[in-house]
This record gives sequence, C-alpha cells and structure tokens, in this order.
Amino acid sequence: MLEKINSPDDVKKLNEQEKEQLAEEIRKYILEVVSKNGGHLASNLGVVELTIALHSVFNVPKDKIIWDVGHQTYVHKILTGRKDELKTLRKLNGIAGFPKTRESESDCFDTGHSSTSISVALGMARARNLKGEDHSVIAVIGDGALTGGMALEGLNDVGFSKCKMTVILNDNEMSISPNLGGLNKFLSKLRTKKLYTKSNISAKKIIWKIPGVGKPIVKIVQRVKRSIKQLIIPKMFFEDIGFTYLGPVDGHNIKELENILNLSKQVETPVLIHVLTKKGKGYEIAENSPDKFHATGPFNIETGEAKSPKEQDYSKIFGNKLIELAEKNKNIVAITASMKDGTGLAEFQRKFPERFFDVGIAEQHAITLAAGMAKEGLIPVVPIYSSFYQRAYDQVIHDVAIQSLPVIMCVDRAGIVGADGETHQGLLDMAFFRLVPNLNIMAPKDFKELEQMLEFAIDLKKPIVIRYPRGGEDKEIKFSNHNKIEIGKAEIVKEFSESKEQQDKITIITIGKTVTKGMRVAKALEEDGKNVQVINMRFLKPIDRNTVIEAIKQSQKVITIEDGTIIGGLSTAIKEIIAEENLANIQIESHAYPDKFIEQGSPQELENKYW
Ligand SMILES: Cc1ncc(C[n+]2csc(CCOP(=O)(O)OP(=O)(O)O)c2C)c(N)n1
Repeated sequence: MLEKINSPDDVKKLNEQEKEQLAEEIRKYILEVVSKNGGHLASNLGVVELTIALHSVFNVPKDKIIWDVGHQTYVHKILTGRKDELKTLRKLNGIAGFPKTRESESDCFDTGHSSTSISVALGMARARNLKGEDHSVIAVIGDGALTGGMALEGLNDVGFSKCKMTVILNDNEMSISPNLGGLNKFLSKLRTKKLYTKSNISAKKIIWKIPGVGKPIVKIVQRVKRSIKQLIIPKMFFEDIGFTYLGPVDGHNIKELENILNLSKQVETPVLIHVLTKKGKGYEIAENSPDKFHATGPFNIETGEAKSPKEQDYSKIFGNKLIELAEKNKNIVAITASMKDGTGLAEFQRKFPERFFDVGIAEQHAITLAAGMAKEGLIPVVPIYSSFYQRAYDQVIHDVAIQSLPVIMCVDRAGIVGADGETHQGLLDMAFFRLVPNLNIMAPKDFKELEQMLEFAIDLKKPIVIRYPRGGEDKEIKFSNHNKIEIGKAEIVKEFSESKEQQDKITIITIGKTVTKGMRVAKALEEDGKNVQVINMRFLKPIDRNTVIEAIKQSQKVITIEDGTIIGGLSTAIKEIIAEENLANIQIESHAYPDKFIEQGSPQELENKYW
C-alpha cells in the first residue's frame, strides 16, 4: 500500500480497509528508519491513524495543520511526498525531525518547542478571515504540550475569538514521562466518558452552532442539558471558554476519526476534538516503555536495546552529585519542566520525592516557582535544556536576578546538540545570560569540574548558571588537576613553555567543553613551533579580567574558542576587555558558531563545518 502513496490525494482514494493496511505499513517503515537514525518513535507510532484521517478529510497545503512540538510529523512527511527521503531523517542535509516550511509547502509552520500551535493556528485563522479566505486551520497538540503556559494563553484567546478553527487534543496521558498536574486530572475524567461514535453524537449541539439554523428549536433543551451536564460532565471547561467539545474519540479508529473531523468542519466557531491515543502503538516494546522510546538513538528492533551502550554523561554526573549534596543539605530541592530523565533527575525523584517537582512543560513557571522557594530559604536547582531556557528568560531576569535570589540554573544540552536542528541547538545561552546583571555564569571543562561547580553554586547563595553539554566528557584529553573554584577566577590549564621563550606566544582562551579543543589546538600549534598557553575561563561572568589582561600582554596572538554564538559570548567579552584596556596590536582569532541558526547534523559534522 505504502508504495502507492505519494501525496494526500493517494490517501483519499483508499477505502477503509486499505487505510488500515497503510497504517500498519507506515508503522513498520517508521520503526525501520528510527531504529537506524534515532528519533521520536513512540509519539509517531501513536498518531498514524490520526494523520491518515487528517489527510483524508483536509487538503494541505490549502488547509493548515500546525503540529505542536512537531516531533510527531514523520507520518505527515511520509504522506506528503517525503516517503523515500525519510531515510535521511535527522542527518546533515536530510529530512528534519520537525516540520520545516523550507522542506515542503505541506509544513505550514516550523515548530520544535512545545505549546505554540494554538497561537499560530489562531493567527492563521484570523488572517484567513481578514483576507476573506475559507480554508480550515487545525492545531494538533498533545496533552503534555497543553501544560505549557502559551497553550493556555492560546486557548483563552481562541475561545474568546469565536474564530472558526479546530484544536485536536492528542491525549496519550504522557508527556515524555507520565503527564502530571491538575489539567491531566481534568482530562482523565473526560477520558472515562463514553467514546464518541457516529451513532451517539448529539447533532443538536452542532446545529445550534450554525448561525441562524435550528437555534430556536434546541435552545431551551440545551439550557436544561447544560445545567445537568455541568454536574456530571467536566468537558464544560472547554465549552465554557468558547469551544465546542467533541469526543473523546478512539484515535486508532480511522473511520470514527474521519467522521468527527468532518463534523467539526460544520461548526463555525472553535472546536476542540479530544482524541485518545496510545503512545508507541503497534510496537509492544515502545507501548510498554513509551518514555524510553519518546526519543531514542539507533536500536535493535527485536529487542529494543540501544545499538551503542549508554555511557556516562553530564546529566547523570549532575544528577548523582545533586543527590550527594541533597543528602547533606535538606534545603536543596530539584525542579524539572517535564524532563526528569533527560536532565538526570529520575534517581533524585526516587530518593527525595517530597523535594522533587515536575511542573509540566512550563519552563517559565519552573523558574518563578524556584524564585519563590529561594526567597523562603530553599536552594532550588533547575536543570533545563539550553534552548528551552529561552522560554524562561524574563523569569530569570525579573524573578531571580533583580532580587539576586539563590537559584541554581543548570543549562543542560548547552552548545551544539546535533540531529534535532535549529530549534534545539543550545548556542545562545552564554550570550543572553551574559547580559543579565547579578548572574554568575560558569561552564565546566569535565565531569569533575561540574561536580566542583555544583558544590560551589550551592554555597554561593546567589543566582548562578552552570552550562554543560549533551553527552560525555572528552575521551582522550583528561585533566589531572582540579583547582578549587573561586568566584570569577580562571585557571591556566597549560602554561607557556620556558624552553620556547623566544618563539611567538599565543594564548588560547576558552571555556567549558571547548577547553579540550583548546588543548588540541595548542598541541598542533606547538608542533608548528609556537609557544602556547591555554586558559580555562571557568566563569564567563564575572570574568577574570586580570588573568585575561596579563595573558594578552604576554602574547602576540589570542585565540578564543567556545561552544556558542560568535555574538555576545566569550569572544565578545574578550574583545570588550581588549578595547577597554587599550591593548592595541593584538591579533585575535575567534572560533564560535556564526550568526545564523545552525542546522541538523551530528555534533562532529557541525563542529567540523563551523569551527
Ligand atoms: C518548550 C519545550 N520544553 C520541552 C520540550 C521537550 N519535549 C519534547 S516533546 C515533549 C513531550 C510532549 O508531550 P505531548 O505534547 O503529550 O506529546 P506526545 O509526545 O506525548 O505525543 C517534551 C517535554 C519541548 N519540545 N519544548
């Protein structure tokens, strides 16, 4: 069946049975590709029927489907002309793991971070209305993404707008790990309601929504039903804020999905369709461990085992050290925005359940919650991926930094992240955090230094950022020396050679993961006859001006290396010192990522391309 499918028109031609067969073949194909390339497996297996139904009922690119987060669009890509190309999923120059408008006109908006789809959809629906057009606009959002503040801001405005558009709530009861919170409790009541089928839907309510049609006939009946429903059916929340609620519907029944989607088209005001799906559907191993298969590296299909064994990484080192420190200090608490596994907090949760808080996909709330806790004497530690810290920038400034509250902000996945592409690279945090008064910013050169920095941060009692990369420490270059951390003090990890006193002196200034890169460059330059010292800045802020000035005065050339953008980070900080101190005649060479959004590829490929 899959062989015949090159566009949504081909899907529309299939009968019910053929569509079911197509669903099976798509699952097999996705499993094949993701087991080789890695990617978001479980979420995609969960939306196969929903995506087939959407492309059976709607016509992209005229109709607009906005996928929240966008990690579940592999099926959509297969059905919209990218079937063969999917084999290059997440590779350099290959098909992206998220919607990309540059890739296909069927992808109407780029996503990657969660909870944006409802706002985007309303924007498109309002634009459609103002332009006098008549296509459909549909946001597809998971129950996890619905916990993000912007989704709720969007729902609020959509309900008020009375704008014709559809929100499809893809409810699998999971974020990456099981979904938590009050909204989840509310949805769990809805889940237990009788499933929607074509035969049991009350058409009256739909007719009532069509202006001028049927209104007088059903109005009184509706009022009575409404007051009774309020007592027994919690779906009224969506109805009360302005949506017509349809569902819940079995998200693996293509026929019923098509029926409900067609029904929604008749409503002239906002509709919310509640779709129940199973994360990992059809691949038992993923159905049983949907969190493990939310995002996965290459794995063996038969066993589900990872192809390359998991090695020690910065997130685990962070999580273990935090447990050690929390055993000694009961004021330490940990907060995650729905990423407890990725950020290394799973064991902390087991050990200290009452000191662990998973707030949902709510980075802004996570930081302000931490600020409140810090104000009352706790020591909140908040690991969030670098690119998701972008969400909480104002909270860092307004709620933490201005009052100089002791929140420890751990920036995980800092620097180049790789296959998830532009939306997930952690290249901006050094630049945007450096602007904020009162913040201290550190980055460790290896695991040991991360442990030292975490310990230092707990004692500091001031706002502090610790950034560290995805994955593990350098396998070849090891540091035996780990000097005590002192606020704003750099360390010299390689001194000038006295034996080469007469030669050109070069100072390499670097920080975090790239300190080992600096050591490699130093070795190559020395082989070339140069005399090189390497400075590990440790602190981007406060920066160790004296060490920098001293180094520059001794050198003919300075090389800066950092795992961040060229604007605003380490190289800018060094150039500012050079200008402020009038250190003329110094040659400076900066290695950082250029002022553009960096595409997907392996970290190694991207480092080779851009450094
Ligand atoms: C702002 C932001 N924070 C965190 C993430 C990481 N993330 C990607 S998918 C996901 C869970 C999404 O759950 P849900 O919306 O229910 O979709 P599902 O995968 O269950 O289909 C998370 C936390 C993100 N993409 N964006």
